[in-house]
Amino acid sequence: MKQILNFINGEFVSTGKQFEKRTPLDNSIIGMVHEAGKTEVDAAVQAAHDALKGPWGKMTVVERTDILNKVADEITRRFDEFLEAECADTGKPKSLASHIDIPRGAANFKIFADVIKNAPTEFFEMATPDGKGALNYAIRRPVGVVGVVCPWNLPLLLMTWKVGPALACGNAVVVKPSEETPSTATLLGEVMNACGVPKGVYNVVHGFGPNSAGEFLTTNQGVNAITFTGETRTGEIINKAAAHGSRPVSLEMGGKNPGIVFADCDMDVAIEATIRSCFANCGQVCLGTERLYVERPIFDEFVARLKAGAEKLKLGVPSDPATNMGPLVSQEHRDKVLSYYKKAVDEGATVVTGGGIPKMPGELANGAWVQPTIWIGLDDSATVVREEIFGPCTTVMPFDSEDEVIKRANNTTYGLAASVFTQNINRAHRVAAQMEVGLVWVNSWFLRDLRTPFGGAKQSGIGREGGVHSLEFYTELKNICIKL
Ligand code: NAD
Ligand code: 6OD
Repeated sequence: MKQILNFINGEFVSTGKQFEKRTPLDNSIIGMVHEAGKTEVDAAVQAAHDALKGPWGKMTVVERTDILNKVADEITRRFDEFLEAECADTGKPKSLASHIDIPRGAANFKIFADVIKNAPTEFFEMATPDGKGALNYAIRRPVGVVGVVCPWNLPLLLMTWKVGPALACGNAVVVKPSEETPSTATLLGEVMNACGVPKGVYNVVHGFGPNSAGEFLTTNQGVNAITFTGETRTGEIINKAAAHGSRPVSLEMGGKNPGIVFADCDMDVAIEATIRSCFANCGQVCLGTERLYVERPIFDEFVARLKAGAEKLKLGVPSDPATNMGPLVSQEHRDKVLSYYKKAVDEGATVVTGGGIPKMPGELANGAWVQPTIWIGLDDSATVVREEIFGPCTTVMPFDSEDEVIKRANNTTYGLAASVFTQNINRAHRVAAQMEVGLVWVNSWFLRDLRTPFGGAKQSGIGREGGVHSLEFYTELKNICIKL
């Protein structure tokens, strides 16, 4: 049986307490994960501090970023191992992970190596009463040891999205992957060693949240900053933990993202993007669309075409190139998603397609499969229109005017993303500017330039990462004033 170990101070560390890792494909056990206790978490934080005092802390930006470029190349060289591990942990199709998760896992190291090398800081020349003047300039220094707490939906991508910039800025990290997806973070430990990343710079501790590695890490006062991706409720707990010791946090949290489809859209474009935004990764993308507002004249046609697209999705094993939808991440998550499927019907939804568990052959019948699902006949007060489900499902609702749809789309405590479909350029700008979210796509979805700000408004997040915005979180800016 595969043993999934912690990675502390450059070494793989077993513990006396293990938990099962089951694949959601058929619920079979694929590994035993060694849970880190407080002792291991404390050791990882200490190793990270030691690394900052060692060679890592003394490297030039060029030396450091050369190593990170090697890390990216090594992930690419071991692409198939990362792909296997990610697909086994999550059940996601290889066609998706080979296109999104693993290449982005590598790109996150390269892009932030470039960002830090090219980021200027400020300079101000100042007049003084004696006429001699003073010069002010800012320099960036690492914040120190960064705790990185990760979710399970895009495990390598979302972990390296934090670790890439953190290391590029000269920090050391202790990563707590989701208990559901421990494998690729562990594999990355091998890559770090192979590429000459000094011991203690990258550490991984496995376990759960409360009273386990997550809590031990976020409450450890040796952790200088915490970056988190996951549910809003968890983010609030982490925010409280970070308040003790006044440590900075970056929180990327849940969403209930609207898609707005105007009658003047290019229907082919809107349908293609919406099928992805509702069903990609089995609906387990924080940016996914779980509420669709479609202008009344095209409502019936849109629903019919969305239904046809959903019914064409092929559920299957990751290795089948025809597969474009896997299972949900776990039985537990499926129970949650199915409870929303039931609630939608209880509250009066018409099920356009899906709504239950698909028939899967052989052992796959034990997996966490669920049907892609579309509802109509609900209004904005329905539970499935208000709460984040994180499954392959969406409610489609008609609207009659631009003002009305903007109000309805913004009527939520979340504020992560929105997508707008229209061919009217003025309307595109007007509506996008009024969305109370961190990201708006017009006529597309999940088109990512890693230099752009990423993060959520309202209860979807605190802070922005991406490009130079990541530097704001992973470095301390220090002003130096020289009196001439
Ligand atoms: P989660 O909040 O349940 O878990 C995330 C991580 O936090 C896990 O590693 C978990 O073990 C840890 N954790 C849980 N309780 C903790 C505690 N008390 N202290 C410290 N750590 C704790 O989220 P999830 O179910 O893994 O991921 C799905 C959620 O993540 C969805 O809500 C989704 O919208 C959100 N998400 C947001 C973004 C974004 O960029 N905004 C991206 C991906 C996922
Ligand atoms: O693309 C990214 O950088 C990113 N953070 C995506 C988040 C997806 C959420 O599930």
